[in-house]
Amino acid sequence: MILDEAALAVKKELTNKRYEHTLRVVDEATKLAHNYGANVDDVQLSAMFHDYAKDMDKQFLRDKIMTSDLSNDLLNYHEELWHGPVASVLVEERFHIRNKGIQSAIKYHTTGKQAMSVVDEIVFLADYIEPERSFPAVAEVREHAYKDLTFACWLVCRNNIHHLTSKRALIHPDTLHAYNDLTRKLSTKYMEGN
Ligand code: DGI
Ligand code: FE
Ligand code: FE
Repeated sequence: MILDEAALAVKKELTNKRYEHTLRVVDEATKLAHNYGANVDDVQLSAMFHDYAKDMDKQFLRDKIMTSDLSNDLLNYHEELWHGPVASVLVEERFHIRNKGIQSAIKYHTTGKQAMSVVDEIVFLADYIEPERSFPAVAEVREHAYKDLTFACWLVCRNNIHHLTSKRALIHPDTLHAYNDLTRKLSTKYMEGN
């Protein structure tokens, strides 16, 4: 699927505000892809579809989780966590995008996961740092975004977990797996002296 077609399909499903956010994420993710030598086509398509299911009816999302191969355990967590996994299923059903790399980046863009690929990490990070985001600690993440992808993603995980614990919210296991995995990667990196 080419990016222009994808943009049209996505625009139909989203509010204007959410669509504009999506375009900023595509833009940021494209720059990150060039910076880190990632597959630009995969990154762009993943970023374009990352919030495809964000404005869909909660009952529809719930039904999709129950009737697809997605883990029903997702239903024990906040509704905010449903749109990525559902979008990863819908892109295959509706647009025949059957690409593990793209589907993974869409599926895990909110939580992250253990052993993220570069495409996963870029979409995860771009969603957090797109220019209109004003999270309290976003400046620090932006400072590192183009220098150290692992560390920048680690900062996103740390900030997310900090935010969630401060609200006494449940933390999805994938959010914790992402944090732990990146923490291990960073400690290995420092041991090697780079
Ligand atoms: O869809 P966006 O608004 O662009 O951004 P997103 O998909 O990254 O985030 C959706 C929300 O999910 C955001 O407010 C943070 C929240 N979130 C991330 N990880 C977890 C979480 N919420 C809970 N309850 N648990 C998590 O592990
Ligand atoms: Fe999202
Ligand atoms: Fe988003």
